Amino acid sequence: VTYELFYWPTIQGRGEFVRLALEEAGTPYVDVAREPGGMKRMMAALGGSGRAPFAPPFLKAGELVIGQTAAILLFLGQHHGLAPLEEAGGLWTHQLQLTIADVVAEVHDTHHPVSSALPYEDQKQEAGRRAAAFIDSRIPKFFGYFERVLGGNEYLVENRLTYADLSLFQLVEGLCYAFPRALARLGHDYPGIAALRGRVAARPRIAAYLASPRRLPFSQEGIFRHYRELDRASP
Ligand SMILES: N[C@@H](CCC(=O)N[C@@H](CS)C(=O)NCC(=O)O)C(=O)O
Repeated sequence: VTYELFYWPTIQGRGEFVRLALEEAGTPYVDVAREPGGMKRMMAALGGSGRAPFAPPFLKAGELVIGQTAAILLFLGQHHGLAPLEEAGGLWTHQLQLTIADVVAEVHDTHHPVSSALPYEDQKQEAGRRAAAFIDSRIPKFFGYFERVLGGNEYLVENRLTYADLSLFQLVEGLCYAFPRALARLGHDYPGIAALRGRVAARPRIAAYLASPRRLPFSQEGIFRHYRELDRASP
């Protein structure tokens, strides 16, 4: 089966966590909304009644339609050797992914703390306070957690690559784009996470993907945005 990924065509966003897993799996997929007529198909699927996903990304695998990034990765992990098959290991990987999703939601709120429907310029003041708190207390708490989970190992789960490692890589890439000053001491403060980032980037399929036109650049439209005024050195 050739998977169909439905996600906004011009940004990495949450779809990127799925793209990375599909690329590492080396399985054929179509990034539907980037194809002619694809946006129309995506919007029609979202507007459908009954079992339609709420928002992109969603994945079509034959008859199956899966929404929610972490659920899509749970599925891909099981089918492509990107997570342990046994229950405890599978759920442990899933809970790591949900924790990464929590961070992603907080990153979004650094530039849109009041409403996604309002432009950044209308919530700059709140964004300033939110971003400062995120840098000062949330990054250290989340990164400290993942560093402890790594515990000196090469990968998060059973010391072999899972989709959670691909997602942690993407989280670090995004945060380095959005908050370069805050992340300046990443290697010093979180050597395990920094090493994992390099290890994932060097995997042949990921390296080929990152160098390809399929990898969209970070931008001011995605979840990870760089506003100079929101970035500051970490404490
Ligand atoms: N929890 C969902 C969030 C999905 C989501 O927020 N998608 C964004 C794009 S990254 C969207 O298009 N949201 C539309 C909306 O919330 O109205 C996930 O992790 O997949």
